Amino acid sequence: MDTNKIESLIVSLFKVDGVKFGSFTLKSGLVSPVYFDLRVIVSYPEILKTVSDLVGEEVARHKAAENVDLICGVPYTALPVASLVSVTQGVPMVLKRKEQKTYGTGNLVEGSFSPGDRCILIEDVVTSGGSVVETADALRHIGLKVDHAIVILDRCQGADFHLARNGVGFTALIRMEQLLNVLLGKGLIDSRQRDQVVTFLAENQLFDPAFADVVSKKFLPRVKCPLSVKLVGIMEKKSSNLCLSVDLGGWEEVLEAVEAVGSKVCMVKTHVDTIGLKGVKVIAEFWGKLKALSIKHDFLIMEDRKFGDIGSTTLEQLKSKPFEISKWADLVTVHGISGPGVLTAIEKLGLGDKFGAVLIAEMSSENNIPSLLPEYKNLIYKMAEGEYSPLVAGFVSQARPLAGNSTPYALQFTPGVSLNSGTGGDGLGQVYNSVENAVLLRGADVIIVGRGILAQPKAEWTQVAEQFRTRGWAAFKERISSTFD
Ligand code: S5P
Repeated sequence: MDTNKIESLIVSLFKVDGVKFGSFTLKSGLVSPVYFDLRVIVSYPEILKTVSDLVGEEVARHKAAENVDLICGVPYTALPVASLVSVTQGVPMVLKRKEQKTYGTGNLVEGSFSPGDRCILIEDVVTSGGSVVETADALRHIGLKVDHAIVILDRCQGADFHLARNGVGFTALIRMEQLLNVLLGKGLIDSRQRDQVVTFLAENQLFDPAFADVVSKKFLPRVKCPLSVKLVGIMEKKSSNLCLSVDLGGWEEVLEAVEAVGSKVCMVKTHVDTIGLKGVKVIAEFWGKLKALSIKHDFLIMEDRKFGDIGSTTLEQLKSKPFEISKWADLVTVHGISGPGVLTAIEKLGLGDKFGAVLIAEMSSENNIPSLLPEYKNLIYKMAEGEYSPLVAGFVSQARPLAGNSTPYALQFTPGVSLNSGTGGDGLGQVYNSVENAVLLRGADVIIVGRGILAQPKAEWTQVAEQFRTRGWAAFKERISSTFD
């Protein structure tokens, strides 16, 4: 890469406010001393040309090595760059939508391609690399090969680690350190500003490689259900073990809450029959939108219908209109009271590792029957082992089973969680525990929170969810590190 061109690009970006120094609250809530807004480059044709020439040179290298068939810009900022590169390098482009259309062809990816085509991604700025991975996943889903991304600027907060784990190599035109050195060298920032950014980066690495090592080498090998493995991947990526229980009266409000809190959670749990959905069309519109939000924010959906009938009835309930739960949920809660037939029903759906069950082992409410019958609980825990373990993501419970180290590890989903340290109730039997109690003492992997977030004023939903996320994740890391090390 031409260092002079890169240096003058850094200076140009600084001059047009594509790079700013000060105090900026990021989408994640973090306060950063530096901010990048590369959207501005569309207003400066010379800068846009320099950027696309530099990205184009990288694409040309891949073209010469015959390992690129297509390129795809990560929406939206990189789209004009990708278009220019496509034209100048003669490499066709595909367009990935941010949200899936719910009308017409419903395509998430537009353009012509063949399965197995190799597609290089183009992105403006990476922090965690989450959008790149999300785009890579969507393209892989339709049969494309994605193993490389070209990025204009790397904030150096862990995207290299995250992308590598997800099978995406990457080239960054500009890395943070180089940017700081060039701007300092030209006298455009002072050393205090540089040091502030260096400290911020040291304190705000998004991935902890030591923890990731424990997860990939010791924790995940014991997890037998592919959907759980996927969920743990999302948890790590988003540093979140929070599931939002989106129990609100109206479906529009449900979507509003999911939009507000989606970036903080690894899962959203619904009670689809309680949110005022009327008619098959409205229901399909609702789940189409919920599904689109799950792709946008990267979370799984669990419908908390607590199926409990014999297998054949459960199978019909899962498939039938109006709710057609098996079409849109990743997981459903089920009681084991009727025996393993309920799991056979899920197997019969034929959705493979796209759909699974979470068994209700015990409830959070006062004097719930399983908590009075330890033998019942143990039988349910046993159902998550053996032949059904790939289908069972885990159990809803207030405690882990006593089990040896050789058994498969089923995730524990624990509701009845609040921010307060004392326990309390809702007057209808619900019992609450603090986040730390639920995770550290009771063994929760995922905390399920409804009213702890949604009973707050709307304007506070995101920020309260952030408190649950940080506390839940810190406790989860602590427990997993000590249990599996
Ligand atoms: O034992 C249980 C199992 C579940 S799934 N106790 C529960 O409270 N739940 C669900 O978790 C319950 O149906 C509700 O949707 C959520 C808890 O909501 P909160 O508002 O009390 O946090």
